Amino acid sequence: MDSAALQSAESHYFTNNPPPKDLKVNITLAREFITRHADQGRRVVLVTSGGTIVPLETQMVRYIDNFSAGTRGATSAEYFLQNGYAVIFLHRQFSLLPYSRHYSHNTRSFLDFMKEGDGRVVVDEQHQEEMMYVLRQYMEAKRNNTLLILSFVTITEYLWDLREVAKLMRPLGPKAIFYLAAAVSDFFVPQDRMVEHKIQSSEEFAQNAEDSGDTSGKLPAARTEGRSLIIDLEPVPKFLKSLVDGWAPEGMIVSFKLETDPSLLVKKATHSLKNYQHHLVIGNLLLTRKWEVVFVSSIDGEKWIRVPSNRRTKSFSGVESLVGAADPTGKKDAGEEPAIQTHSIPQGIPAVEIESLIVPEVAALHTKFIQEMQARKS
Ligand code: 9Z3
Repeated sequence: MDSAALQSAESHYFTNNPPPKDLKVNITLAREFITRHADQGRRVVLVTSGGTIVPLETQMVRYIDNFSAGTRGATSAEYFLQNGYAVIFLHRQFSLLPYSRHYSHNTRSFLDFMKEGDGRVVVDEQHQEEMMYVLRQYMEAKRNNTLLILSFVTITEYLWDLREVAKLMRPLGPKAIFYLAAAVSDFFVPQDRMVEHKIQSSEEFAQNAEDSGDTSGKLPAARTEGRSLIIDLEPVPKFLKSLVDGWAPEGMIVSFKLETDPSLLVKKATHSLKNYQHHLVIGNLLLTRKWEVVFVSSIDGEKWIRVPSNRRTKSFSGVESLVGAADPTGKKDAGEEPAIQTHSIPQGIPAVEIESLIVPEVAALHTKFIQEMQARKS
């Protein structure tokens, strides 16, 4: 798509799909946050996280969603903070949050970490140390005002927030990173083809296309035909190009590529980098994403990051035999510490979160990126 066509797709999208109600509040908060950190010369990262939903009705009862829990985004946000960044955490409402993620969305309730002592609620002995560590980091981020949390629900809300926050980040120049970990819908129902009311399942109550809301004479994208529900989605314009060329021309842009077929991962990540001309694609497979990722960048080429086998979290329904399957060079054990041959993590050795390996690598590439940009200017 050439740049005129892209601009026209962008303006069509944002004209026809209205902004979220909280956009103004988000802009005000983001502007204040960015200005403060820009003045202090700090690096700022926008981390996007969680899935985006696609509503089928304006008064939304039904929607299409995806699997993302927001682990990648929430965990990465913590490591960016640890690496000295200010973080704008743009996440799907109710997905995982930095710090509190340790005690939410678990099989165990957070109440299981508590007990009663002397008529007061206290954290039980077993969890004191870990919770103290998490709490201290959380408090530090709050005290230093280095974490801004914003949320979206639908694909359109996400795109409005991304565009507006990206534009606000322009004064940061190369000190801005966009770390796009959210699992973004590829297909959606445009506002002008969305029915107002709940789609009826019974033929008796089925609405005619004409009286099902303002679809401007167009066939509603989601409708019943006989006893079937037909959902006719349209592609979401590829806004990564708009981000790279228009919204954030000076920032470092890191996108994620998710695949399920190992034979496609590196090809698709490489293709994405070539197509959008941004700075880094981090490829991951659904079933190994917590144990390995591949960096594809113009600076460093292709580089795998892996958690050593004895340090891999097992609390995820991945498939360990697939580790290395997407690596065409087959060097699946390269860079690993000598592995302790065990199927579970030995007592006392904590699992390594892959984000603790990803984020410092990204930060190092960012340092190179900033130096290059400064050299070009001088
Ligand atoms: C990712 O690939 C993320 O790593 C995951 C993280 C969504 C797999 P969880 O939230 O999962 O920890 O459960 N995100 C990007 C996926 C995406 O939508 N990428 C777009 C694409 O592949 C482009 S930016 O086309």
